[in-house]
Amino acid sequence: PDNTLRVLIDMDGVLADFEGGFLKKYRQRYPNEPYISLEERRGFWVSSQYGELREDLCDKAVSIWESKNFFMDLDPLPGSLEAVKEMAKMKNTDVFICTSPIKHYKHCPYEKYAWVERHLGPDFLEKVILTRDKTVVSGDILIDDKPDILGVEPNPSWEHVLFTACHNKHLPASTSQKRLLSWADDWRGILEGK
Ligand code: BVP
Repeated sequence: PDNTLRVLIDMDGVLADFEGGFLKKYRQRYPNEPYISLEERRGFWVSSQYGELREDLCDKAVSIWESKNFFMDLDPLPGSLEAVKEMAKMKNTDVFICTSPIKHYKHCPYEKYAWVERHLGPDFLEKVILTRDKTVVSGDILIDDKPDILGVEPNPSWEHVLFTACHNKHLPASTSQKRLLSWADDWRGILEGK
């Protein structure tokens, strides 16, 4: 019997600070436009909330993450690199980074690989899964900040652990869904519970 636990870890909002990187570059590029502070963020889609603020701000938001070096320049979230490196060294544990690239493919897929190589080392390139549909990827646990992870497979093999982010921290505590509040939270306990 294979007792190896397979953990899938999302990148944006879990390993890399997408929200912080977005807000910094948006304010630099559009200093005279309104913005949404991280405290005021609601809903997974940054573009939707900016579009609700003012119609034209949706395209302005999109222009930020479609720009060269947006994904490359994202800072690692606190404790994320240490946690993933430690997890990957654990016995009976396989770790994969499972991330959805944007459809504007000029920079994003390249920069996601380059980010992993820079921050986690070239051996981790073996562990990168780029997919727009995480439900077809098999695993025991998926650690992801997106509340609803849907795709063609109605019954994914993984259990979704919701990683807390500015946009999801106000959502009511679900009885079924586990949460990881940050990388300082007890991720080892969640793995042991599987
Ligand atoms: O590549 C990221 C950014 C992009 O969606 C992907 C989410 O990947 P996962 O975290 O699910 O792996 N993205 C796109 C938009 C709007 C597009 Br229009 C957005 O508002 N937020 C966002 O993260």
